[in-house]
Amino acid sequence: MSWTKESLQELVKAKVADRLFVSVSNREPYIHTFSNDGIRCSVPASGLTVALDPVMRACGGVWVAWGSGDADRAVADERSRIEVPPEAPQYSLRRVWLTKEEEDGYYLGFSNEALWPLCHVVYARPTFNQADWDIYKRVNQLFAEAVLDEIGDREAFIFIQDYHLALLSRLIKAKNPKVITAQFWHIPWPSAEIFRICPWQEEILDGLLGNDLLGFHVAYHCRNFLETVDRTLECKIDYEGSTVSRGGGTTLVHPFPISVDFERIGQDAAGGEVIREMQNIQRRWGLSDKFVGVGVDRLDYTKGISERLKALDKFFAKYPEYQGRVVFFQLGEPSRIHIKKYKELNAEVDDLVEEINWKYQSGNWKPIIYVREHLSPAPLLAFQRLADFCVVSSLHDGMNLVAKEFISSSVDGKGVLILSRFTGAARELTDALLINPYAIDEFAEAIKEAIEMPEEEGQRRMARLREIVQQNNIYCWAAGIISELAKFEFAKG
Ligand code: ADQ
Repeated sequence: MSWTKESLQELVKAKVADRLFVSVSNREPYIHTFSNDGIRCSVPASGLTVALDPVMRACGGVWVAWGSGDADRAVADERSRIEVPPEAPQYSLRRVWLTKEEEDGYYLGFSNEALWPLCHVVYARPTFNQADWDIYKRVNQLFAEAVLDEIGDREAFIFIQDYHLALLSRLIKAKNPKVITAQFWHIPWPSAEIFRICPWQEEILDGLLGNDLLGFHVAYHCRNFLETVDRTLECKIDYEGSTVSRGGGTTLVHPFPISVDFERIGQDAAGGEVIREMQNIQRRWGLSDKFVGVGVDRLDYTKGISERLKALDKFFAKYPEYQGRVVFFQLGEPSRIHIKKYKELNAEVDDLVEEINWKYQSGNWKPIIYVREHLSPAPLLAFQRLADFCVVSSLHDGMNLVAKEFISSSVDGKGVLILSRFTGAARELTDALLINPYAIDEFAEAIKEAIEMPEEEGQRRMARLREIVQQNNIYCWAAGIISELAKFEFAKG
């Protein structure tokens, strides 16, 4: 039996019972923005929201997050709260307000110019800036105050998300020990050798060890974390039980591979809107006699987009018989555009697309069609359904949800997934064509293999991949964490 939204809701009701359930993340689940037709509420396309929204709906708790929409303040009450989902409220969203300086130092600076490159081993040098670190600490304190204000003197389960809030659990527990906290780290944890260059490594590790439960996507990241702690802090580590004990507290470190809502994606992908989009796309780009490839990414230097384009270049050069017969859609959502490395990446991708198209295009045909925008779910699913192959070529990735979304959308069992070995997803999705994205020749061969794969083999591989994602879906992820969390006992008094 696989987990469903309903069975997860039952679990939450049984385990969380009358305790308050608080989730905390940098990104909020509902964003309000001003538009020409007044205030608009949108749901950011993020696996995190999909995972946590049903949990929050089931237990009616509070979600604390940065209020980043320009109309967020206008709709929040005097305690910075709003009931969501707006059409049928089931839980509260408590917004934390950040100044421009705090956004720069905490979000762009320490989170995304220090921790992000530090944890992804892609040879992008992290920037450790004392001022950013000071602001990161201050913002973690702001989040802690908002959480403490929400809890009051109630017993609460607190579920913290990601690398933006590494210090949060300790800060909360210093003021209110009657809480149980879990934190999920959505990006990889590097080896101790890599992590030790962080000037504040002790504080970060100590902050994370404030949690009762600490989750990573895969066992390998858990092991890296334990070894980093072992080399850095005075503590007792039980490798067998995967726990760290320090200063009277114990943290269980456990893998929980995140996933997607397999059933919902499948239903949407089979729906009329997606089918109409597929027809539109096919007509617009003249795809009826073409092999179609797709890449879907936040435009980030960890996703291996340049390597993918170079592999396509190599493929067309080595196998000219495919010129005019293969179209690759690169769908890219701009991200963190105020950071220099991201600006450089955007320019590099533009140049490569332009160069490759110039080299091979003829008549109406271009090898690469680059759509640099945030797409709504229907066109995104339509591209994925049309694709004969999908390329996920991350240089390093905690999990990678695109791979699982592609599999879930393959309702007709068609399509080959080319997947980087350096994603967390590669540990589960072994029926994909696994590649090393740095090895451009081998990568180009995998593109050829995907296109030429006999239909029967493609269907067989996809069927196995679908079974895995259906079983290990997003509700399974959330249920695993909540079940572990509920085993801890609240402090007395
Ligand atoms: P991300 O690095 O953001 O997540 P990923 O898991 O691939 O990476 O999720 C990206 C999401 O954005 C997907 O849901 C995808 O569909 C969506 N997306 C990408 N391009 C888009 C576009 N052009 N338009 C609309 N939507 C688009 C981090 C970690 C990952 C981990 C997740 C969840 O880096 O390793 O899998 O968190 O834990």
